[in-house]
Amino acid sequence: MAILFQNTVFSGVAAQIDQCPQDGRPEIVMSGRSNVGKSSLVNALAGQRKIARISQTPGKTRQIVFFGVDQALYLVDLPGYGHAAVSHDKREALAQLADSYLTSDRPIALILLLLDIRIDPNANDRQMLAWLEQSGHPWRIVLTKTDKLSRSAALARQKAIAAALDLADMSELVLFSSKTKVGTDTIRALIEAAVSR
Ligand SMILES: Nc1nc2c(ncn2[C@@H]2O[C@H](COP(=O)(O)OP(=O)(O)OP(=O)(O)O)[C@@H](O)[C@H]2O)c(=O)[nH]1
Ligand SMILES: [Mg+2]
Repeated sequence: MAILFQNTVFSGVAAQIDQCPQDGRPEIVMSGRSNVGKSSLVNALAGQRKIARISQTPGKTRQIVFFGVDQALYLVDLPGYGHAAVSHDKREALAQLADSYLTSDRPIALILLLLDIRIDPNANDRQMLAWLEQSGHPWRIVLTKTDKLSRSAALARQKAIAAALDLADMSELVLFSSKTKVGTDTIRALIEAAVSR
């Protein structure tokens, strides 16, 4: 099935797991630290500037947000982990919401783990990756904000992050920028393959 990404619509939010859509469409999940660029990736995939809300303030996305694409799948914008600007209790609640989503029996087709290309993965990122590796879900790492580096510096960081995470194949880490849109078509192709499986 060809997914054209020409018709992306806001489909609703879930503050609790039982508020997620019930129609069984495959879900493509954006996960990663707060402020890494999850909502910006949704906008790039949708080809719309602000269907998903982004902000200078970490902790913008405080619920699970669903976007329907071509009536074939959902892009799922998860709350980010580790918001420094969010109270401890709220941070715990958001982490629990994301965890309950990931460990429930949602029809997850692909999980994208976003990492800022300039920042070394932290304990939360490593924990997420370890979970992904044993989850049985297809996953990919997306390195965001590559526009902040030169091409050669970006490639060096791609290699360094792959090594730091013990990933043998550094081409598994997709270079992306919501500013230049580099990597968008690669990620769309990954999504299309994931929902066609
Ligand atoms: N230069 C540049 N800035 C980016 C890129 N992606 C995101 N940003 C900026 O980073 C900030 C955070 O982006 P968001 O998309 O809101 O990040 P998020 O992961 O959804 O954050 P939470 O909702 O808090 O978890 C915003 O100021 C964006 O404009 C990128 O590829 N390049
Ligand atoms: Mg967000």
